[in-house]
Amino acid sequence: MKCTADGNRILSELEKLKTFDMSGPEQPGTTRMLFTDVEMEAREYVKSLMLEIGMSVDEDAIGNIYGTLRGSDPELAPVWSGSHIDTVINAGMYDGMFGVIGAIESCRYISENDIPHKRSIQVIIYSSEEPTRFGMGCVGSRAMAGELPLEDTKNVFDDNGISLYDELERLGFTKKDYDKTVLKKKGDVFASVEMHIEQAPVLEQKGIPIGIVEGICAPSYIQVCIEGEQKHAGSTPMNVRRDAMTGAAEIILRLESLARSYGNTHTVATVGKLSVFPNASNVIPGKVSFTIDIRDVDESVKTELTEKICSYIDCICTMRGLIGSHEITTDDIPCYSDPAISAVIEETCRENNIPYNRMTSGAYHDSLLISDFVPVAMIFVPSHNGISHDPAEFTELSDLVTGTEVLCGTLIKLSNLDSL
Ligand code: HGY
Ligand code: MN
Ligand code: MN
Repeated sequence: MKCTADGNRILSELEKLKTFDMSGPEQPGTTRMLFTDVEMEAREYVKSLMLEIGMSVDEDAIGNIYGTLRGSDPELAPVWSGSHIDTVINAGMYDGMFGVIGAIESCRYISENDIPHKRSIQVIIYSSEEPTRFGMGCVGSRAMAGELPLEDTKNVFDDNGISLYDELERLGFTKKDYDKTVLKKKGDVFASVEMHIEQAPVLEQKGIPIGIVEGICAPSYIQVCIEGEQKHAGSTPMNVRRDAMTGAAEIILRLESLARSYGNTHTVATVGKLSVFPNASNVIPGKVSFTIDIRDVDESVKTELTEKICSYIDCICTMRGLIGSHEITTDDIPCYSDPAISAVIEETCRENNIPYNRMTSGAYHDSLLISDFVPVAMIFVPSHNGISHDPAEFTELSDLVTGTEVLCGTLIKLSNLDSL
């Protein structure tokens, strides 16, 4: 099956999405957080693209968007594709967005060419894959998997103390039946293929345009708070200080050395978000809060590293006379792609003489969470220099086209299968 994708249209749609940006003109890149005005405008834009193709569009009670290209036998469990349109701060224009635009382009090709497909094909735009606003990744897909009951959204807050529930209520989503519209169970969906930029340099270094993802690393997030004694920076001798910042610094460096000690690509740890109180140059910090982000494709290693750093926090705080707290707020399970779906992607590549590389995703994706109820696989396209979560994120137009054409061929095959 040889599909054709319009690269210029894909690019112009990505460029348009990029304009829905809540960061000022002086800020590099794009910032688009869940349920902000610009994200709501971006939602309307992607909905309009799907409506133009003749897809029906719906939204569930946590804001996941479902665009449906109806199949000849709509009673059958649908095939899913899609990704997210929310971003990290100062993001590029491909992370998530390309998976959505590429899936829409695939549906456009199928619809315009009347390609027969028994199963409906649904393009899913998941609410808030990034933890940017609410500190929780994969909000929409997590809710689908039953890991975020509506009641719990009352205890998920942004940095301004607004809860996710407040936002759902403000935007009218609470008028929808949460369990009925959000929750999914095994059998509801036949198969899911998410297309995404690689966000690492492997494909580009190998000169290969397609990645077939075999495993997806999962995150653990640990919220850490270190309390010491706020004092004058000039009149407090070094030997009597209880400095929350230097305690935090020791912990962060220890986290780095622990993660390095495993010596493998997918055991990684980061502290990217930190706040200091009172955050003044001549005051010894009394309180430092930060988030630890640990990843691995091996759950036992992720658990071990998490346990090690938590006990180190306790030890350092005792030694330094600090008060330390740590709460694991996310502890996801790594997942493996469904071999049968990956085989369909592989077959599509082979019949079009497209080289591919089987690989692991260091980043997590909504596919990780929905793998609870649907067999998943992912298609990667190269990221220039492996750059992502940065305005310099870039993928060659030819790679956008190749990825979309492989996705399209895969969706057509899957939507005509009786079983995997
Ligand atoms: O952090 C991640 O892996 C994803 O980009 N949210
Ligand atoms: Mn991301
Ligand atoms: Mn992403």
